[in-house]
Amino acid sequence: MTAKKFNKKEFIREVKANVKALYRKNLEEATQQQIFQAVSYAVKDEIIENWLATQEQYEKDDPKYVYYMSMEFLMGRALGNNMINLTIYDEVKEALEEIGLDINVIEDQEPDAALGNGGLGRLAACFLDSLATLGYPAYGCGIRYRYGMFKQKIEDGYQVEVPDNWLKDGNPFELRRPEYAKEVKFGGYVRVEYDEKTGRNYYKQEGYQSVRAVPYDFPIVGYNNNIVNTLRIWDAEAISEFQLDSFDKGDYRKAVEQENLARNIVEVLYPNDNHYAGKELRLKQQYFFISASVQEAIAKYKKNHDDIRKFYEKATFQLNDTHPTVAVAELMRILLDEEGLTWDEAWEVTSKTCAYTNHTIMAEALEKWPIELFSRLLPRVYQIIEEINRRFVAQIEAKYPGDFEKVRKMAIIFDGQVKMAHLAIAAGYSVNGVAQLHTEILKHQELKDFYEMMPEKFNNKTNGITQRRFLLHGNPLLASWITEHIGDEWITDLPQLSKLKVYVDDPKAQQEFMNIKYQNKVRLAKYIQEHNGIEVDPRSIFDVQVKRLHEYKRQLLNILHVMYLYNQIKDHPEMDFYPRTFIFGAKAAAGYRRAKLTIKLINSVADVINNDASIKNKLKVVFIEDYRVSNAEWIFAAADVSEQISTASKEASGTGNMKFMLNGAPTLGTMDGANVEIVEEVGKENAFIFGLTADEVINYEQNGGYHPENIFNSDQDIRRVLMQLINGEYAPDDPERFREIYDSLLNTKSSDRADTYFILADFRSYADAQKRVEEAYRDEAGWAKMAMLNTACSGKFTSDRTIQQYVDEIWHLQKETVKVK
Ligand code: T68
Repeated sequence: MTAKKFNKKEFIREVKANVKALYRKNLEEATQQQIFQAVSYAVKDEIIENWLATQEQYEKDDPKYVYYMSMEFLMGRALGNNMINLTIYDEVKEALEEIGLDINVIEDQEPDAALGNGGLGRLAACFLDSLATLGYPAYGCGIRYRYGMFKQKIEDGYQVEVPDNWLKDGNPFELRRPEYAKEVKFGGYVRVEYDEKTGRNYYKQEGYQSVRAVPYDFPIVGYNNNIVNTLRIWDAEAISEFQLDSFDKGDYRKAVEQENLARNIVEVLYPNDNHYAGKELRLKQQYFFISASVQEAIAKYKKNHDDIRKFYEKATFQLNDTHPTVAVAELMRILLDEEGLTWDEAWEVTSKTCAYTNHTIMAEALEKWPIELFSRLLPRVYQIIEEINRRFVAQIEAKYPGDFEKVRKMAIIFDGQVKMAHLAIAAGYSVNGVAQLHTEILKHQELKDFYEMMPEKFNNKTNGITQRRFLLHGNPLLASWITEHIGDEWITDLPQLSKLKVYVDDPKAQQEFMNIKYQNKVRLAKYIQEHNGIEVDPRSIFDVQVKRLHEYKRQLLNILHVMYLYNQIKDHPEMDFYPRTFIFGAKAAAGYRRAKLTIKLINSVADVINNDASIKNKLKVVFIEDYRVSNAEWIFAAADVSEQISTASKEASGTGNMKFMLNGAPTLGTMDGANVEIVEEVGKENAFIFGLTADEVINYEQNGGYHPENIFNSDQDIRRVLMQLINGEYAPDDPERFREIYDSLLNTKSSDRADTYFILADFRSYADAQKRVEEAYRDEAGWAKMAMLNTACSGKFTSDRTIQQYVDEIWHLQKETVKVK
């Protein structure tokens, strides 16, 4: 199991040689970025042998693979993680020190691979890490966006989006694989030909445009086990002249159009999370990477099997939300039109291959494509979906004769739209939610009809996170401390952390634990000073909310509460008040006006509070610019309090909540998503829970009866805070600036229902919970114990456990082992 020995001398020699070969420079002349590249190539060399050996072993064993199909892989940086998983981090660190280099500075040169929005994309990345670490054959399949998630600048308190040109200096870990290129066709029409000999219709797409999908492979290094899996992401290139059909040769206009298509398709990641925008280019992206990935999966299978009807024995497709669901129809198309299977044979294969994960119940996130658009872009695929729908509707009618309501609610095509979730559920053999509460809501509310018809498909897989990145790499001090106390098995067996429980009452251990937290706070304070120019006191309570900005996540509740605290401090300067630093980090979708205004509000409140000398630094507010995976690692390590305050029922799971817990930050949150399970593990007394329950929220939504104006009228503190949104307190130059936010809370005109996310309903109980936080923090030993218990009880939330459940209950894969030669 142990990796081959690291040779320091050899490594240094290689770094120097790489700098020369790549840049014609000596080490002394090279920039830090160039050295980062040189070091990365040296680390890649350590990976390559294992990568080859793994693929060779798989070839020999002929195992079943999971293809994790996802529009997003939010990988973050690769260098540090690869060194960690190769177990050469400390050795490389030493080697670099020897030649006068600081590993942190080198790592900091790497741009994040930000090919994702938030939780869904990061989950995919954690899953790849766990799959490789557990030794399961897997491919990540996705898109090599030229521009990932935008970089966020804050100018005058507003978010400004800057393109993320992450590939500009070259990407040392990727490998272009032109030998696996695939053609992907769009548009045109379908010609049907009857073949007398076989007595079958044959369908041919004609008059189409096409692009060449070229894969780039990224190594996914398992922890200390020699296994290296592959993330295969597709780039689009124009079909070159000599590859054109003779038919199309000389068609200049078409050649130019195809070049444009290729350029546009992979240009940029759509920066919306939990929101469906219905853009044609987005559907092109989906079909582009799915067609290429499905073609490749089939080609791989056919290399050493001849019965395509048993494809599902060697491959399973996990669809990360509905975004890759066109895979269902693409697989059918290939099996029918290219492999010559009958409908029933093709359907059997498809419905034993595809499985679907749902990540949200937010109605605005559901993908529904207009049939006009869909059929124009993917004519043959659309035909196939029509037939899937026809048969599915017949099944519904057979089960519920005369019940047209059922058809209306469940059909795949209805009202001129293709409903991707319905397609995924009808065609898949598994439908899973991402936390217990979420799965229950799916079964009994959102997808009730489907659950009643096919209960056997539904299951829960509570999300998890990889401790290799979010503790071992992100919080090295705590990682070492843990290893000193309970050994290092937690790195691949997180529940071992429960052994820390014997230390939670030990004053020395408490002190050490909190001292590490303090040092991490100092590290973050430095970062904040450097990047935001704000001085924060590492002895204050670091209360942190970092996640995408969305109304349902209620950053607004947090900042309104900060405004309330500020009022209190101003009114009662003598009041006992434990110094608090409220830290925010969040990107808003570029077109999400209200979310962007909330960022401006947070920064405006920060401006006023941070510059008010009279409150003697009791309160600070910081908005960390460009929240992303790399700075997240530091932020989690430094947090005292984890804000998980979504409106109950809205956050499918959350995964940031788990990263905070792992790093010893108690949850201040609602009973939503995986918070419920966090509380189950750590105990209610070691969290700060408040607010409406999911049932209460759903009940209000379905039956009415919620009147935020009554709260506004009867609670003077709340009333005052809301008035400050429109009296210029935080916008003296433009008192109307935050009117929209005020209206959203009180005014029925501005939205279907005032205060859609129950901010006023939960405000008091949130403020009370915050009060409990302050009191608890004053008790040093008590807090240390609570923080340690959070770490000690976080074992369930490793993505290793999640992946093992996917393997046991959905995918049924065999573990592989790889020996180094
Ligand atoms: C998140 N979803 C859930 N969506 O909000 C979160 N959406 O509760 C959960 O923990 C996480 O998934 C993992 O299961 C998202 O992140 C998106 O990013 C997204 C992207 C495109 C379109 C729609």
